[in-house]
Amino acid sequence: MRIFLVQAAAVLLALLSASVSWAHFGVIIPSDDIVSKGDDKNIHLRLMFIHPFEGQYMEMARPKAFGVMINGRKQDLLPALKKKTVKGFSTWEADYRVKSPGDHVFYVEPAPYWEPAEETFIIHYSKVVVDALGMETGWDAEVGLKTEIVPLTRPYGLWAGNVFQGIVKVDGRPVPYAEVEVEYFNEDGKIKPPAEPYVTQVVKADADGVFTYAMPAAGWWGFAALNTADFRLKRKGREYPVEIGAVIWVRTREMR
Ligand SMILES: [Cu+2]
Repeated sequence: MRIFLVQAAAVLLALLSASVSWAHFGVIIPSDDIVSKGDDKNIHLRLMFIHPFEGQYMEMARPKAFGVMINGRKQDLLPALKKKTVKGFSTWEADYRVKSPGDHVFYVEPAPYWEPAEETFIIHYSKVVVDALGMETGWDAEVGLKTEIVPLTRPYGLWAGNVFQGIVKVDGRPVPYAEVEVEYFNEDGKIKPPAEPYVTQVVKADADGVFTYAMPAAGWWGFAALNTADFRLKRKGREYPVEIGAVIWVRTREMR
């Protein structure tokens, strides 16, 4: 009887969650994506694990790695992280002061997130590029994350309507026909989806792992390429699969 009840509850939960989008995104969003000479040199970064379109938060434990890569050199920024609770969930923040010109690739490797509904762990390796002081070099450099989107489109200075193109890589190698989820950071909830499929856009990479998406509005756009890791993680004595996501955030502006 008890087993039956547990099964019935599981089925009910699955039915209820069928209407909920499961597109979680690792988020790393800076206060500015282009730091010009006259601008404030301080960048405020927000790190979250959310459903960007719907504004639903999830718990984000202290990340395993957080840093910035400038001109091929990495700097650990983990000590700068501060916890901030939003809607009852942990998010993280950091301030970074721009000192040198060149593209700043900020990246985060979160701690594995346990997703009970899917019986899987999730790790979204996320990054964002901030251009600084007029030296537009380094945006296409690979950080060397387990999985990573390597931009083919310069990921800043983009208009709404521009396409974004990138290569999906796992262990440094392109992933043919990788699935990429795309979401708009609908921060104030202004955009209402006419139907469920509008929340998360889905594109697939081609045979060379290259994907393309045209961003229809101004704001921040997240691209998450999802794959299954070649390793498993333990929980309470059992091993579970790990979903690894390569995420990149890019900003578009209205042309006027
Ligand atoms: Cu979620």
